[in-house]
Amino acid sequence: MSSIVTVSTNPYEGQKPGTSGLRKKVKVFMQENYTENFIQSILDANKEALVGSTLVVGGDGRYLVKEVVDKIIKISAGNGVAKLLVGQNGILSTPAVSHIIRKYQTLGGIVLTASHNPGGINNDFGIKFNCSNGGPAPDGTTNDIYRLTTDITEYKIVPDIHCNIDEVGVSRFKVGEGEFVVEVIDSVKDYVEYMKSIFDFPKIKTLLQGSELRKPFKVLIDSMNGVTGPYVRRIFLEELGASMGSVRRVTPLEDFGGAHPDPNLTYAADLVNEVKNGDFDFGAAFDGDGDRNMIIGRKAFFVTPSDSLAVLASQLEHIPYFRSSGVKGFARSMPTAAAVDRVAEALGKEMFQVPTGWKYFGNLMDAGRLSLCGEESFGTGSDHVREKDGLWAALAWLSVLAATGKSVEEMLVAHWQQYGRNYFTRYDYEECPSDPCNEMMQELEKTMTSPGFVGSQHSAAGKSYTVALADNFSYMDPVDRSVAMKQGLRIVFEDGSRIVVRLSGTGSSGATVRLYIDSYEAKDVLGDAQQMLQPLIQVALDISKLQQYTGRDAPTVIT
Ligand code: VG1
Ligand code: CO
Repeated sequence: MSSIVTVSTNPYEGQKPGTSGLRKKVKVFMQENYTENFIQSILDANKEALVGSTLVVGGDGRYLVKEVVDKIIKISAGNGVAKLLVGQNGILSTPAVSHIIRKYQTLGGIVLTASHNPGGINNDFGIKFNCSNGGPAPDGTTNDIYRLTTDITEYKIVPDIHCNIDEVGVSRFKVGEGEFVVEVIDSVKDYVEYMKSIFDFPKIKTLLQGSELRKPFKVLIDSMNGVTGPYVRRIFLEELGASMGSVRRVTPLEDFGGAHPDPNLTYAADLVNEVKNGDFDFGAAFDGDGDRNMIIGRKAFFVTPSDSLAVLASQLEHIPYFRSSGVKGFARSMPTAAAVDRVAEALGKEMFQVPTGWKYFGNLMDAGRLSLCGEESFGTGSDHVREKDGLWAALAWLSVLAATGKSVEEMLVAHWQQYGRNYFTRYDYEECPSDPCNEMMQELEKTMTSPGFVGSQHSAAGKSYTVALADNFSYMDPVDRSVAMKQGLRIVFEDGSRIVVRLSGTGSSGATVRLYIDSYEAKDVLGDAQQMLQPLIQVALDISKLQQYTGRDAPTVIT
């Protein structure tokens, strides 16, 4: 029998979850009791339902995941949790955690990831709590967790539980009078079974392997050394019969091989080049924890996430899941371009615009009002889980391509011809000094809310824009009426063009400024986005004085 030990501790400052969990440098999490404090606070925030409960635990395989799983096991045992479902080797993708919470109806789950942030001892780690609906904890819960971290005095732990998480199986421990169970589960099995029930795998297999009517459709799937590796191997190699040459970087590495596991044109440039120079029909990449996706077509034709969402919204009848569950509404985060809004209107579906962060979609899904949603930051997903889902998005695209027989580029061009095109770009200025960035946001908000700003004209490169609306976006959840304030500065012009500026909530040091630009063209749909948006970008840089405040004359990443 093992006994519970109460350890006294002192609060750490700054354990405030951001857009998606608490993300800090690994060395911050390695400080004495830092991680223990946060785990205890997560459990305390769930106090009412904790005793006798089951939780899911897993992460993206980055440095420190296994050590933290071990801490979660010991602290959960100390706090009356009855059972943990732990991914083998600590591996579970973020969408897989969401699915497992829902499938086994657990109290929630703890996800160990800093998502697209680099890993390794000198980089980032993260901890996120997901609730019983499988979704990231809403603001109310993360505020509770944060408050608890500020006055924590002790945590409870069972130090002599030793559990091997490398092998699938059940371990039982006697703790005090009760029993504590750790079940190590296959990291991919439940998720893969679920995907097979959502999509028509034989149809996708025929697409990839070719038939009398059509030559094989060549794909290149890049896991960026992140958590999706084992999922991609099981789905693409074993289930869909693709060859080894169809996948790359499919072994999760603690430091992602030194790569920045963020599927965009800058950090997934390898994949883009390989598809550009090879004869691939389709390329996809996923981030460290498997919830983001990037989709490209032949010759690396790039699909912006905003367009990806809109195209999928218009083609859901090709996916068996939606044929049986029906299509409810659509949603996007505020900075995401409004392409999907036009599809919603054409199909007569409800359309929602929420703040940045997947947690804001959950209530709408739970209320049966939302089927498909996305963010411009390479996030796409549906109500099959409560997280965005990278592999799901790739399979959704392949289903659509199999059914329509079109190429990726043909799909996009046809879509733009029907609906017009929302040109979109995002500029990221990563890890700038914090103080000047905060000052920039304050000054910009002051400018935007000063009398005369609405109605003022701004010109660059021969184009003029008149301000129609300027605000700091706020959102009231239509289901529980909770309000999220100050979610991004937004300037909308009379022709519908838009500038959005916000500070990232996922970085671990300094400030990352995100500038989002979009504008709609009904007819001129085949232009180059950077060129089309150049005047508006110039206006945005002028109004915000971004270069002056950040000291950067160019962004770190352009999407
Ligand atoms: C970023 C994205 C946001 C996304 C969040 C979590 O947040 O902009 O759309 O939901 O990351 O994604 P921020 O606050 O840095 O802009 V992930 O894949 O990092 O969990
Ligand atoms: Co992620």
